[in-house]
Amino acid sequence: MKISAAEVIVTAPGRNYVTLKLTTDEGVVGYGDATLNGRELAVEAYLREHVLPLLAGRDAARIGDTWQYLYRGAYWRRGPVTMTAISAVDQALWDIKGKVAGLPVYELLGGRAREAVTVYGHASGADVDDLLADVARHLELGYTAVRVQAKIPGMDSTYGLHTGPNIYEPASGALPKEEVWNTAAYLDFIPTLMGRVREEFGYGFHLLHDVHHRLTPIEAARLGAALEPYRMFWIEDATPAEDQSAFRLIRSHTVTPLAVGEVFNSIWDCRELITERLIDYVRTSVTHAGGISHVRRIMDLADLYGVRSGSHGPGDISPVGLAANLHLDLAIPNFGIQEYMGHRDPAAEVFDWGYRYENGMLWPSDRPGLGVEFDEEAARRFPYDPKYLPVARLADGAMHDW
Ligand code: GCO
Ligand code: MG
Repeated sequence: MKISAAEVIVTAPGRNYVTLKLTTDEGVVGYGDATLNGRELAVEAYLREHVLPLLAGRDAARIGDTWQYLYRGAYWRRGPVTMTAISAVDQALWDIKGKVAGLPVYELLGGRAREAVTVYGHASGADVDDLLADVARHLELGYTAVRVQAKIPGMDSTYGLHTGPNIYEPASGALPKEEVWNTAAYLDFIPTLMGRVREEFGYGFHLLHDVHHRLTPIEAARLGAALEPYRMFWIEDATPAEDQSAFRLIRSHTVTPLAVGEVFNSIWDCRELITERLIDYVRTSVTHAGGISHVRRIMDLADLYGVRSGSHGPGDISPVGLAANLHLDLAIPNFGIQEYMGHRDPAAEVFDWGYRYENGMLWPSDRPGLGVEFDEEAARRFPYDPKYLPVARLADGAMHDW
């Protein structure tokens, strides 16, 4: 069966999503997520101009060979744009393979290793009381793992707060919003915040926190040590993720578990982190790190070293990408946890995602392939809506990591 048509569709039902559609000469359609927040059209153009012309006539069954062709064949390797594009092709080909076999993709990956996928939800608040109410709401909804972010006293804006009904969306505006960052205020507040959460709700659920790349290694080490009494499930992205050796320093000072990887796009970004056991969870997502095929390789390497998965799953990954991640989560032995924050309205007018949330878990659909339907006519009603992620500066005006 050959690939006979390929198309990229950019649509913004609630936020921007980039979707690849591949069709075979026998009329089987596969979808892949190619959404890269704030850089959507770069991936769209890379696919349209440099990838789709190479796909016509290729055997749709040869997922691995097509992956290698796109990766090695570009000569210029890796990078978020290229790897997100390859990822979309990989997902669409797995979708086709599942539909041809009449099986959900997780069956092709070895079958269920667990009944469903444990997820963590996002609690946030404009102050401590507001946050505590949101944690309570998550626990009532059945979440067994909750990420906690709250507005830092003395700072005008803080990463990770819900701005609208329940779903955090950092991209906004025709130009990047500028935020001012204050490390001292942050480091003073976070241990107090986690203490309040444990005091109020106890230790019977997993508590997570995203530092979002803001600290130096020694600051991150100090935060990890200060949080030890609160038995965090993890602290995420404690330092900018490209410096793998930074984690050696953090690790030598704290037993708070460490997670990193949402900005990684290949196995080379996390090789030392895994093989030197510098982290506990690798958070690469199927959408941004070369698809199911490549993330499976990362997870296999991680399994050898006792590192588990904790895949990125914010609102800026489309339902197709999240579904692809869920199939992998269900099948791998070293699954840890999956991030989940739902999809903004009116995404359901365009995507029928099939998976469902129940009791702190996501249950992937058992439809053939990835199990996500895409309504192209509805997609056309929501044209691309340019948005940027914010940037961060220190009080003296110097650029910082957002
Ligand atoms: C997370 C992430 C997101 C990112 C967003 C950027 O842990 O979910 O840090 O909130 O900021 O995906 O596009
Ligand atoms: Mg994060």
